Amino acid sequence: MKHDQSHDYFNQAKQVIPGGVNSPVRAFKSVGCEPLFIDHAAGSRIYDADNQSYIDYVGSWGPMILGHCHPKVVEAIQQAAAGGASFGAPTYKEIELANMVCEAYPNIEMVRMVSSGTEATMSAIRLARGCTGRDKILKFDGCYHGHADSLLVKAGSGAATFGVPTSPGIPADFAKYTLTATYNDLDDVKSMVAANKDEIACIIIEPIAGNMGCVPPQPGFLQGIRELCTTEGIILIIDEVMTGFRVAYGGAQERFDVRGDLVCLGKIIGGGLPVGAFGGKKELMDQLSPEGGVYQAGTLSGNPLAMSAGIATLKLLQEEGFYQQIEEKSAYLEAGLRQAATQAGVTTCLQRVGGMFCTYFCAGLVNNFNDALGSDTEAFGRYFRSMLDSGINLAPSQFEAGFMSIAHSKDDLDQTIEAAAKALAAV
Ligand code: KE4
Repeated sequence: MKHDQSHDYFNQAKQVIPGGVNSPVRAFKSVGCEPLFIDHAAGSRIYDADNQSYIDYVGSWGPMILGHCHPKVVEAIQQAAAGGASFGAPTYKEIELANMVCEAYPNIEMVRMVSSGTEATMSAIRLARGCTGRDKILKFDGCYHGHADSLLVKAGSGAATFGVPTSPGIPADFAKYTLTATYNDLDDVKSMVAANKDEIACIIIEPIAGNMGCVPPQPGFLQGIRELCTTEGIILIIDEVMTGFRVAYGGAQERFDVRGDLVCLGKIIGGGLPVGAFGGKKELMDQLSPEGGVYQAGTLSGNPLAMSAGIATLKLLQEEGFYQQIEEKSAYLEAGLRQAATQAGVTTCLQRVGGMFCTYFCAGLVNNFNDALGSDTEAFGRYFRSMLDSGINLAPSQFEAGFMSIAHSKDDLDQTIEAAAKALAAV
């Protein structure tokens, strides 16, 4: 594949945009090549500035579960745009999407829309602190909840990709309120809670850790945290920005039968437009301004175009058999990738929950961040570059998940498996 135009755009971009990108992981730094600049997308494919097509497993980092440019989503956005891009005033569309979210997540009695996953988690944490009067929060090594100051402490995703587990610019005095525990280690959580008795406002967790690859919760882990939070008066924030409407219509909470006091959503509920959301029990949400004293706001929160895209998307996800199809496509791909690795004699660990997955270059299993850090990221880089050259767009980091869409055809999956066999033979 040639990348002359992407290369030229990247050089231009670096003159005016830090690192040439508006989000670090897009720079492809950890996979040893320059980023693609995308011209357009359709269905399961993206088309780069050199008009080369790729079967896409990034899907804008999760939102594009319908594939790109689903006609009903495009139509909804176009119709909304014709009526006005933004009003800074409430609209019925916000009620419609809020009702859809509350219907899908029984523990969400009220929900507030924001414009990103970071805003959702940042706001949920402020609400938890405001409701409890406690300052400390507990998160998990390798989990990423956006780039709010209190969360860039041993974060996963981009920060882990750059091997910078804590970011400059976070006052030490601030970071000290963020405790970190090991994912899938309930005893570690219990000891942290015991050592900070009555001081922890919330535990925030990815119910499936998708920012250190794809790490499922071990049996009993989420339930144990739920019980601990209930006993200790700690607010459990379940961050479903990635998993919400991804691994089931009711997200990981439906899949694993665990319910947070507050839930964060994003990605899919915007259908590709900027949306985040946080919600939960009415008694908590009522403490948000203007009803309560916990302040939170946003110029474009509940934007009519984003609401319209989200409503159109969720309606399509409700169609009979949607998640069964995602499961079948994902299981087929998993089986093919496993076979390709075996035939190539390459040790990989493929982990998957529904339509999100990751291939680690290590023996596995990967149960926490330290396990993930044991993966051969150089080998992943070689694999990534070979797959890209074969027209397969994977997440450009070992510490990210890949995503299936309903638009991926069997032919797409067979092409992917064939490309993997070639890549693994040379990795
Ligand atoms: P945003 O602020 O990027 O919309 O959402 C932050 C966030 C919160 N919670 C979870 C579980 C998330 O996965 C994310 C963002 N995910 C990454 C990809 N793993 C976004 C990609 C990027 O940073 O460019």
